[in-house]
Amino acid sequence: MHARVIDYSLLALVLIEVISGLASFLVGKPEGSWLFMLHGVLGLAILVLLVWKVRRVFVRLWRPQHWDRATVVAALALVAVLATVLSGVIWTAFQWPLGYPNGLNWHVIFGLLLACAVLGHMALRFKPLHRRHFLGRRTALRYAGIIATGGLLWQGHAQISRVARLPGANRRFTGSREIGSRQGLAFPVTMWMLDNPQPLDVKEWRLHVAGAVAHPFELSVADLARGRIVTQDAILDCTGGWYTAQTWRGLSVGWLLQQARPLPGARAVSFVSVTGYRWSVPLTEAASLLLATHAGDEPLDHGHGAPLRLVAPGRRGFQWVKWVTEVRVLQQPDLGQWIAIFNSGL
Ligand code: HEM
Ligand SMILES: Nc1nc2c(c(=O)[nH]1)N[C@H]1C(S)=C(S)[C@@H](COP(=O)(O)O)O[C@H]1N2
Ligand SMILES: [Mo]
Repeated sequence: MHARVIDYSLLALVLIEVISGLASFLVGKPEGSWLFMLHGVLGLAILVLLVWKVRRVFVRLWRPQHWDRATVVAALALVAVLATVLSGVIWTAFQWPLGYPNGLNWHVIFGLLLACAVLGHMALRFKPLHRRHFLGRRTALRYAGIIATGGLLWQGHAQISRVARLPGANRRFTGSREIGSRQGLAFPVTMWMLDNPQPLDVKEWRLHVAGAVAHPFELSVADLARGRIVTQDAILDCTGGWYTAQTWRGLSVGWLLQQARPLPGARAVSFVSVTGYRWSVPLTEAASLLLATHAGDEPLDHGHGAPLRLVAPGRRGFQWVKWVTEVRVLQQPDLGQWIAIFNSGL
């Protein structure tokens, strides 16, 4: 393949990987597992292209007399791509290292650094791509071969993990490993960014049900027990690489909405934390959710969102808003939530 085609293919694959990786944070249902598979296959296909690329630039990297300013960024991009692919493979095989940052956290950090390094490298070494560089039947064939090799590597990795009983063989399709399922509050306390509120004063605390409703109202902690209490099995799956299966118990959001009577045109329901952190789901889905007070038979503690935290089955952990103080019915989608989840702790 023409050198230029390899370079642009690497750029395209890295961008697809960063986008599919970040998009995977929104996938919590098994129907979406193909996205993780695609991410793995294309990520491993990058290794094939890298063999060509490194063969070509090896001489230049090896001889300091050939270096220029752009070489530093180029070398950084090479280190970052190897670190990203390796950390991905190591996490999916060994689920290592644990703690914070764990292998998946490192993978995401390397991936974001890689995106910056590749864009910088491209700006410094830009050369245009022309039709004549990639015309021809063989380019299409080689592409098919590269993706197929990525697929074989991915399959091989999965088989070896299974046969050797590596810890990663038991991971969920999201890449997460299981922690403390059905053992009360034995699962980790996790924040998406910087939220860290004081424990809420249960005497002062109120849940406000508001927005586009005919009958806004509020509940105190004592009122909670008079609402419709429901239980639900659901998996809390954090994008930080762990999950826990629990039987959650708490207040039915469907019941709250029945009491509040959404106005015509109501489309979504936003769950707002005392910190300003918030997330919204479509109205019909909201009616099936619950605001939990308990995991198993244990009352939630402050870290896990007491007195009320959202349980949103099939959605990733960052959407399970903790310390909820407001249920707000919306007539428009809430784009501001994408900012609120990042700046709420400041
Ligand atoms: C920066 C954003 C990224 C995020 C959020 C992300 C996320 C993930 C996740 C969740 C997994 C685990 C999937 C599973 O268990 O099957 C994974 C694995 C992997 N990722 Fe990424 N990733 C990112 C960037 C990248 C990039 C840029 C590359 C390639 C250069 C890459 C290559 C891989 C590979 C090779 C695996 C292992 C697949 C396997 O061996 O089964 N990732 N990534
Ligand atoms: N208000 C608020 N709710 C939040 C978060 C946060 O930072 N602030 N973190 C989310 C993330 S990333 C996860 S994985 C779960 C973790 O819940 P846990 O601490 O009970 O395990 O809460 C979610 N709810
Ligand atoms: Mo999370």
